[in-house]
Amino acid sequence: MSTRDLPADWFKSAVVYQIYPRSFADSNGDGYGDVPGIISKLDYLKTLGVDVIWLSPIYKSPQDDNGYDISDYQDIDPMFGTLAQTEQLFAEVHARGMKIVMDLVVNHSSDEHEWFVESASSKDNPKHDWYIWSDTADDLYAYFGGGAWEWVEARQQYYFHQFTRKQPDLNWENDDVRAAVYKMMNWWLERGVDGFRMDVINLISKDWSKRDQGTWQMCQNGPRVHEWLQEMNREVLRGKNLITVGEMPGASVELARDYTNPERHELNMVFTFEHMDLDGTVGRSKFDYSKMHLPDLKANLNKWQKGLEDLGWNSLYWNNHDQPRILSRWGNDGMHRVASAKALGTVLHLMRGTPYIYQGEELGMTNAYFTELEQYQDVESVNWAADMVAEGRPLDRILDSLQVKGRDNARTPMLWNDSENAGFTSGKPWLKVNDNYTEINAEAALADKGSVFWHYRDLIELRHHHDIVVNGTFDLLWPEHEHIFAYQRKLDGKTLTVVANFSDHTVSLPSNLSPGEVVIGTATLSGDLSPWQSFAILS
Ligand code: ISL
Repeated sequence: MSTRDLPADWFKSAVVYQIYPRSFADSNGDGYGDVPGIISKLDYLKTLGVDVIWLSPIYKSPQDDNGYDISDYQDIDPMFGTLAQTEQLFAEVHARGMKIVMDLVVNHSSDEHEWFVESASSKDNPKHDWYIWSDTADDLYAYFGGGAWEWVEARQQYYFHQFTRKQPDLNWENDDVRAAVYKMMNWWLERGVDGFRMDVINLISKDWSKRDQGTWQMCQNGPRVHEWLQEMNREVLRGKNLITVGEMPGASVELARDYTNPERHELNMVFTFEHMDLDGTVGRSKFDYSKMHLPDLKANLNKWQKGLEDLGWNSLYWNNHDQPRILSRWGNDGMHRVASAKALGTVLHLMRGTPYIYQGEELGMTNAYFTELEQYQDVESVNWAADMVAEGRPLDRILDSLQVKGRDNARTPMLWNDSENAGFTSGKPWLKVNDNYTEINAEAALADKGSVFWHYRDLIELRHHHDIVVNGTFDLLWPEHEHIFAYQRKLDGKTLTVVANFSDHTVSLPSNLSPGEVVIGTATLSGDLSPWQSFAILS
């Protein structure tokens, strides 16, 4: 079924599954996941019950930032397969009644994209203005280390990049750039794509009057971003009932309301970051982490739930390819691994918004706990570690930060079974397979009705079958409680009460709960909750 035939707000009752292709399933033994590998696992995703699959980038790329540096938007990198195989993937996804979302990375391209090669070749070539060029470089910084300006001999000028030097920012002020992006998006839609996840899309409009405040202030939510999203909507998205999500670091509730207000015709939903930043340290690198305080997490999620209750829509996520594994982060990846995975899943999936599951989350996968710097591959981690070594920070402290916050924690290969390399590849995996694969893997999870996998399947079913999960109001219970995360949803005289003990200890319920139908978990109406116990009651 095409998305055109669906109700306009179908994305509200959908659950999205994110695949990080290089780590999902390798069909040819080269150690990297690929498109045929994904095809071979679609029945697994169907069993899980997800509606939409989002693919992290598989386009042609030098892989400086694992594909978020694209050198050809309309071709597939050979490490992942071919365009024909990708079209087959779309068909196979659709044949199973699921939808497919592609990653759209257009704040920047690769420096090896022909647009950039041409732009860099001379000051008077036809694409001379497709990137951001300057005769001088100031001290603006790049997010993955170093400065934001890079010298090009042929032009005798610098180009601007927010991310690595191999990710030059496109000049969205140029009409031809925007037209080329829209044309490319339409080309993918013609091939059957059902929507886009838009990488750092709120960083495309730069406000040069703010350059004294730094790269971040200058680029986030800039003056023309709404205008351009509306233009993109007119040129590409409108009337097709697609699913669109904008990744938006720095978006406030107020801005998110604008980005997702249906009457403004921009996007369906945003990915916000505030809750993910609660274990950081203000003004410092994310690697200088702190402890997350549960009342702060609840207060933040409550603010977003309330702020978008009457207007707009949000995404719900604990994990993606940029975040450490939630179990190791805010759960317990040791003796309470399964219970804490279920508790985290329960509170997330029963909130208002579209839930995203990142590959392996449904198995309760854990952080990698690499013990050597050389095991890390991610450009952000590698660059940060090099800076810290240069500053003289002790190695054990650097490794500790990477173990807790490094992006490679999410990127270790998917655990399929207990055979060598967890069934991910018959070759040498590009990133070390987590040692706990004999215990944690999809085959074992499918065979165990008490597994995290089946719990996630039940949560997805609840969203599909209960309108209250999709459209109910949201009210936090016991906001100041240090250990219990609980809330109520209400719709049409019904109440869904969701309760979870976010601690390794037994905790008493602050007050009695009303009986009702226990729709997930094992309920306790009064008395004690066991460590990481979670449930929902419909009354
Ligand atoms: O991972 C982060 C740094 O710790 C995030 O701040 C990340 O840079 C931000 O979420 C933007 O992410 C997206 O764009 C990046 C890419 O590296 C990420 O993988 C992608 O999700 C540049 O394309």
